[in-house]
Amino acid sequence: MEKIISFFTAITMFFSYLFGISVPTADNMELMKNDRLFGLSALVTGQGITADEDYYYTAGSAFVQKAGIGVQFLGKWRADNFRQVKVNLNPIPREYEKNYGCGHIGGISYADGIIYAAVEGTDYSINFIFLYDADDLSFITAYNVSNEILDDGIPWVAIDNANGFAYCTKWAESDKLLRFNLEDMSLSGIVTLSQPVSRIQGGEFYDGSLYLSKDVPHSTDDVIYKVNAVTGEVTQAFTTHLTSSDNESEDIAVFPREDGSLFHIINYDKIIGVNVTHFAPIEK
Ligand SMILES: [Ca+2]
Ligand SMILES: [Ca+2]
Repeated sequence: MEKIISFFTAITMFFSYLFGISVPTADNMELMKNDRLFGLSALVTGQGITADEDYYYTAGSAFVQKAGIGVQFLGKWRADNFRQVKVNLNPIPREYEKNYGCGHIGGISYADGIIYAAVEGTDYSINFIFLYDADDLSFITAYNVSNEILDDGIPWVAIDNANGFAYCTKWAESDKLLRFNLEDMSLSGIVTLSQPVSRIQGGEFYDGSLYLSKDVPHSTDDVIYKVNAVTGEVTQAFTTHLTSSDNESEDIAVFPREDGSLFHIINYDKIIGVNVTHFAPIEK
């Protein structure tokens, strides 16, 4: 009997997920829209997101178990209806796969017509920031970044375009925020955070602040931090509540839309698909 009940619970969860009965929520945020993506669309979206006036840009990956290889994707979507306008099915040039084992794109960030993407080598000892043309998603160039602190890969990158910097943290717990010069990705400095952070999936600059998306492990309550990248002060901006323990928060885009939404957060269900959830701050 228990098996039958759990079977029907699973079926109900599947259909409620499919038909939008349950969607992610967030404290002090109004849910404006939830875009749900399946199949190839989900694969193109599962890891990274950023935005400009007219579009969202996403990164995703798939692992082909039998072949033992990972496949990476970049996507471009209309901001008003989340329809796909472009996809790059082979964003990592062959030489970077062959020479460095680059097989993972993490968090991404947009500035001045360029998509910046965090790309890891196989053994996490070599890390890159790849640049792509936001117009057609074509590869421009790659910068090798210091692995002095990034000894477990490069999970994300966020661009402070006004001041000409790129930022990231390592994946494991650390109180070090790394700052790179945008023109050549040389290390500009290391900012000590007021509290250590871990499992940061992605970030974005907005209005002078750095917003970071953290996956809290084994929890459906994930966290968005607000960071002062000059002083290193970290505060908790808000908490998101995901629909299932199989879901994991990924990258964030912060961009004001006409409907009032500002925070656009990916969460990835390892079984079914991807939510891109659009939240508007509730004025107090
Ligand atoms: Ca981002
Ligand atoms: Ca979580």
